[in-house]
Amino acid sequence: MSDPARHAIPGRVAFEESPLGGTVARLTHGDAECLVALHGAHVLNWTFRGEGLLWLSPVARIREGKGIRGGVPVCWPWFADTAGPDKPAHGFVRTRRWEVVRSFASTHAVSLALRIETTAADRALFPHHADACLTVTLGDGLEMSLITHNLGDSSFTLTQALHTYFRVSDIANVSVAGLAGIDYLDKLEGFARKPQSGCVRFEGEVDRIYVGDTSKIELRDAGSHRRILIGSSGSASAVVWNPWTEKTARLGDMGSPDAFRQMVCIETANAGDDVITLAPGASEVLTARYRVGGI
Ligand code: TA6
Repeated sequence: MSDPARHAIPGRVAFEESPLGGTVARLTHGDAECLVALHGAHVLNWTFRGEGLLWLSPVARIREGKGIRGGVPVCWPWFADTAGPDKPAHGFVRTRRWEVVRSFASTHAVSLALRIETTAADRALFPHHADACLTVTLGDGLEMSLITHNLGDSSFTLTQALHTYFRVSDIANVSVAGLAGIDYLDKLEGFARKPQSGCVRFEGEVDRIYVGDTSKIELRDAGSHRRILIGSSGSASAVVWNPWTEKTARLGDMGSPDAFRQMVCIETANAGDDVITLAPGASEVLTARYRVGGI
């Protein structure tokens, strides 16, 4: 693994050892900053004018072979347990170190690209040859693009997600717009298909895969007077999740019994009915774009 420091750009891209236990890249652009762990190519936080916009568990740690609770886990090359209950949930690249392959800075933005390639040792998990490259761009918002290349000689199906944990003032103050009229698969009721009417609000556990035009979603937090505009491309599904009390207790790494009140996941995905088939030599791009707005 090459030394990431050669991709440092003074004042824009710096590499440092995180107190969470691994190497992170600090991207800086004007009033915005973003921390990206090389472990899992995991965006740990995104701040704008000193405000943290992503939620990270207070007990989150960077440990080989383990995921990080919060920020933006990269779920690849499958979402949830799509590959079967005997395989790691959300794929196997969020628990491994990725390699830094590129950095860039201009007056408009700063970006970092990280890459991971499947190995022969992965064949039992994933009998194909592919790589994934995540480009994180910090400009007048935060953009993440996950590019998959099929490097092998057989097609494979891909499901994936940028599993973003947004920080909110309190889940009672939160509504999610932009999904009205779109069907969702309700994981809490055997993935029953249901129509969404109006905004999504939270009065208990929510775990839904919205399938359709999910390219313009708006997270509204009346408590912080903030909106996050969530755009996407290469995606026809979005996951909305809040674990609420019981699942928070079962997860055990959220940091406190009521931690669910300060977060909501809105995930740009290819999940549910939205499955990608990638032919040999083909590539696919999943992009999420976030902008901060006021209410
Ligand atoms: O994206 C929602 C979800 O699939 C939930 O069902 C829950 O399992 C969440 O992901 C977290 O999964 P993780 O494997 O990170 O604990």
